Amino acid sequence: MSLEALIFDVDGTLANTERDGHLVAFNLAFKELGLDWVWSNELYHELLDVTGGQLRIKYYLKKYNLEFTHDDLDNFVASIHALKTKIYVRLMEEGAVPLRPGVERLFDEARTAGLRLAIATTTTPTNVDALIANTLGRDALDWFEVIGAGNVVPKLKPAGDIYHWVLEKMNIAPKNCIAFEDSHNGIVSATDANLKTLITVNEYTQSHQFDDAMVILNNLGEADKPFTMIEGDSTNATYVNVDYLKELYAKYC
Ligand code: XBP
Ligand code: MG
Repeated sequence: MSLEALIFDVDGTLANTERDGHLVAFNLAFKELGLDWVWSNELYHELLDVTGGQLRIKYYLKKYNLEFTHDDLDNFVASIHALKTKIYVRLMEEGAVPLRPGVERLFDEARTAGLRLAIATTTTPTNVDALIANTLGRDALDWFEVIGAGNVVPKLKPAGDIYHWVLEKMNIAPKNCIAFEDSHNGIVSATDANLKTLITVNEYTQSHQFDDAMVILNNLGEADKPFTMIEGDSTNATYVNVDYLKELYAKYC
């Protein structure tokens, strides 16, 4: 048994795309469509309980904007979401959201070590392409053997479907992989697929429950910028590299 693959969530894990990308794009789309809806950072924090942009809009209407009605809500929400995706891609092209500390380095080190890489996210595929291409270059899309994005499975996270789908496409057993997540919904999804998970929290998820995490960190860290361990066994590692992943793997997988 050995560590063969790393599977990454996207939003909140690779980059702070929720706050600096999705939230901004939602609000710009509402404005462009003449809607007077404005999502604050605080409200968005709550709305993030629901994964998937279209479901999130519907959740908002049901919980916070009951007076709004529309004859064809499904299509209306789909059209708002299509515009939001267009705006999100533009934001990525403008370089609005950098990768989180250690992400690019870990991709490089993992590839050098021959580990297989994949993505399991509930966001729209175009958004993943835009983030990767505009932070790492278009060629970097080929670093990922499988990119599983929201629309390939009927049920989004916290359901485990997307991780099951990615594992099946990779033809790999969960015991040979480590997943990287930032949220409660994310780890529930990964755990459903029997994956062990490393968590890096962000401002939206630092108070989440992560019962099954191998370790909870503030970020992946860099050689000159150590991570802060929020929960986990003590280690000599100060940033997440392949050696540290092997150490975690030996202990938990
Ligand atoms: C991300 C999501 C997505 C994004 C918005 O989850 O839940 O809904 O917030 O993207 P993950 P869309 O961290 O698992 O990637 O609007 O394209 O759904
Ligand atoms: Mg996430």
